[in-house]
Amino acid sequence: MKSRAAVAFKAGEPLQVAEIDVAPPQKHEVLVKITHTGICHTDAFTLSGEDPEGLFPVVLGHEGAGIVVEVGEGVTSVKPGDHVIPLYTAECGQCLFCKSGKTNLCTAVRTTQGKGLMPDGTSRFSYQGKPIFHYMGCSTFSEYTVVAEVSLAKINPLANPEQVCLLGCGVTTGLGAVKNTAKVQEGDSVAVFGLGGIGLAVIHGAKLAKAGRIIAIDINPAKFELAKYFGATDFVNPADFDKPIQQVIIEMTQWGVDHSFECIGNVNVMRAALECAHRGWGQSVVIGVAGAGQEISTRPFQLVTGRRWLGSAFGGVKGRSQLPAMVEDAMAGRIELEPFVTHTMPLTDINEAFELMHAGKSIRSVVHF
Ligand code: NAD
Ligand code: AHE
Ligand code: ZN
Repeated sequence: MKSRAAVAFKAGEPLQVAEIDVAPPQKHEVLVKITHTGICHTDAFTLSGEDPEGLFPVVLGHEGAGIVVEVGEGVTSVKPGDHVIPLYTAECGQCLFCKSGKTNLCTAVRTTQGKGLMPDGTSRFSYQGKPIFHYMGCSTFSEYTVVAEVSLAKINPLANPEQVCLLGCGVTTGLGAVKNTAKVQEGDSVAVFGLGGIGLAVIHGAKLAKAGRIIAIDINPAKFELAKYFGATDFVNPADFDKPIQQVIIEMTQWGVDHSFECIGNVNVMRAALECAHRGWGQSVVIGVAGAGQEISTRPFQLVTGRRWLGSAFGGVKGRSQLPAMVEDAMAGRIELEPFVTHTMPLTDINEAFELMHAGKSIRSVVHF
């Protein structure tokens, strides 16, 4: 079938809206009509060419919501008409990782997903007869996409797709990192580096966890207003200081914070976030995705003296079993999504969403088809 899609033909170039061909879903695959998709910084990161897994031409997008159109052979968990959120972290329930009870990092489709292909090693997308790669198992920048059955969360059909698409990545990642990875407790102090969709969701989660002090840090002070709305208590612009930002945070808190979160993808800030964690027990969660070849470093003494360095993918959330309840939480107002959606636009204007992100003017742009 034909589908309108925003195709990334080359790294570093704007997306091109084109009509692509989408092949039918194969065994254990599902054809989904995407109605809405958010744009996450990871899409921009891959488009920039900095992602070691980045392949071109590709249909990017991994923060979507849609409706099942057709199912392939053997699909039992969804049927045409079901409302779904595609998952870049699948949940098969069968693999070593799913069964461990320790992680959400299912391996069922991860190898082929990283190669931009469906689990059988081929692509369902083509343009003028040439194959186009899939992205993160989702490719939500196409009106019609094919995903593995294990990569779909079935959600309440009454949920607002313009908002719950953000549970496909950004908001779930931030909320989950607080709850599942850091396990923030009442009264704990928190520092959040980077106040985009992820950082604001961390603040939202920290407030829900009844954290005490929540320090919001960004080089763009325009981000502080929403950070305050979500519950941040202190606001720090590193540009206002001529000393390392970890020193600033330690001076504000005496010994550092109980939890810090890096929501930027900057390895120098990852170090600062670790080093502003409390002596003896402070922990720092890396959420940001850093470019190819970059590495983190610190003095081992920072760990010897009790700080812990953690990381979080999709907030540790198991998509098929846990995302439907988060959608219910959003519908009931326990999770707020509306303030994250700062811009909406049709597919034809998708490049504007990337421009707004790079200019620091948006939190989430949501594209509708
Ligand atoms: P974003 O671009 O919307 O927000 C990033 C924020 O960081 C901006 O407000 C920017 O002003 C701020 N910033 C940049 N440099 C800074 C610095 N030196 N000090 C302080 N603030 C600085 O991005 P986003 O969509 O919120 O994503 C954030 C990061 O999280 C990206 O690296 C993205 O790839 C990653 N991510 C990871 C996961 C995961 O599962 N681990 C999920 C989603 C996104
Ligand atoms: N492709 C990159 C890694 C990118 C990465 O870390 N992705 C996060 C999700 S970012 C969502 O916006 C993730 O979940 N990682 C775990 C996984 O299995 O991909 C690289 O460095 O190769
Ligand atoms: Zn994302």
